[in-house]
Amino acid sequence: MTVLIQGGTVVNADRTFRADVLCQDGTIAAVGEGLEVPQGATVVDAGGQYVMPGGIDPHTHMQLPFMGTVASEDFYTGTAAGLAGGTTMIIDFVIPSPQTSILSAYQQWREWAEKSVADYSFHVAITWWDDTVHADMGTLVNEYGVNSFKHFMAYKNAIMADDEILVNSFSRARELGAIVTVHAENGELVFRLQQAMIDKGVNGPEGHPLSRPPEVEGEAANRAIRIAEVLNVPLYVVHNSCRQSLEAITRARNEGQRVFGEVLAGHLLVDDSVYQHPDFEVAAAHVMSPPFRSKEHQVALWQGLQSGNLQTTATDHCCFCADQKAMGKDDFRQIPNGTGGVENRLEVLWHHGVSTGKLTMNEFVRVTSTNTAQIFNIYPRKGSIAVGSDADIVVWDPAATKTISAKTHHQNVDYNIFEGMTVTGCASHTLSQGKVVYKDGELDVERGAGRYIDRPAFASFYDALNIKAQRAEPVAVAR
Ligand code: URQ
Ligand code: ZN
Ligand code: ZN
Repeated sequence: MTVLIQGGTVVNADRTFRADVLCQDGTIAAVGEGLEVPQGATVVDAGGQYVMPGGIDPHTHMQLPFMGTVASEDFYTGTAAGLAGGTTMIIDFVIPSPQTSILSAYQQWREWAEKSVADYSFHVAITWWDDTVHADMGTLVNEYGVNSFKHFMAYKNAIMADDEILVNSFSRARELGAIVTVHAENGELVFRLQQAMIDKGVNGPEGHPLSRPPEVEGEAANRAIRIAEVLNVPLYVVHNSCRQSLEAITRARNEGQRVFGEVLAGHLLVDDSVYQHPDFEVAAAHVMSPPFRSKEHQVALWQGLQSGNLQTTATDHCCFCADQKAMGKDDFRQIPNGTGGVENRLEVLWHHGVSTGKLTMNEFVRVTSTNTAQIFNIYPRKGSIAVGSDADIVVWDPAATKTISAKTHHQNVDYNIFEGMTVTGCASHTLSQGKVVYKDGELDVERGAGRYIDRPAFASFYDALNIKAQRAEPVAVAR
């Protein structure tokens, strides 16, 4: 399949320039002005549009078994929805039940993901610990291309990782040259505050944010950061929702610690007023953790992106329909946690980020694609418009306008947290592996075309060079 994207302006994380892009056999074969049209090639007219690396969403949960049900979006519908919004790769999560083999869980998720229509990879969650987990982490890194391990510090009596698990797993990840990631909420405090809400008779969705205040997230973020500091392992904090966790990350980064922060499109744009909605269905549709916060936190999170203290954006796409959310009708603790967004991340960030001047187009590419590719070690295969890179490309029409709605989205869920939002700027074409899979509102995808993407470990390189992660010594200031 040969496709020539003609007349566009290429936007990479580092620069913007006029160029045609030739895609052949799934990769980018040429980038330059006035390229010849090869015999039989498909031509995409990108005049007046931007040609950018396809979005990479580092945080999704397709068909996740969770809280007594299964997320409504599966790997087929979810990756297709992503392509409709310009996201060409997801990094999802293998979440083993405690006391079960993490290798078997990995195999199960690999099976589920075979129906994907776009490329995917997996973080693997460490939800318990013994010698087999220690050994299996090594197998996953050395044989299965896993270089990131997730830890849920929330969800007590389910998948919560206590400090013993964190310390064991962080140490093992360091040995293996992997990065560790955390869902940072203090699960003990959440458990206690949830009970307090129920005891007070607050059992509706409004109890959800009240039982997970920002301080609960700030404590866990800081604790994970300090443990990673002592064990000298790189840390990635997922879905930062508040000023408190951002402050913890900023302090660590200012002191030279290798810490990265992710923010969800939802946390940047949806506030906690949703939990006051009189209709249970609307309030419950927004129950996710950490919860949506007050507007002051959104200001801080945008500043975090602008300052570079937050490096990636994601969606935590984990969908549950109204009938599933109703499991918590009488007790908010039973409402399956999760919301969608994989289709809308790029367009809402463009409209509220680039068009408002908060982010340059290059920063937009950095936080929607390139930083994720670099942090998880798949750059420049992913995250760049360059010869040799995968031809995962979004052709972006800055003048196109759309109104987001569950009535028209491709996501397999009956609610959209951006419902009614009108955005200017969206994907006109998406290419996956050099094939036009989305064009002017129509998907043309192939079930199973998505590939599992190996992500190599890191520290083997540094160890080989015997480089210890040095932090700058405090500079003596002349009095
Ligand atoms: O915690 C997560 O990231 C998963 C279980 C999705 N649900 C959520 O509320 N964020
Ligand atoms: Zn989480
Ligand atoms: Zn998640």
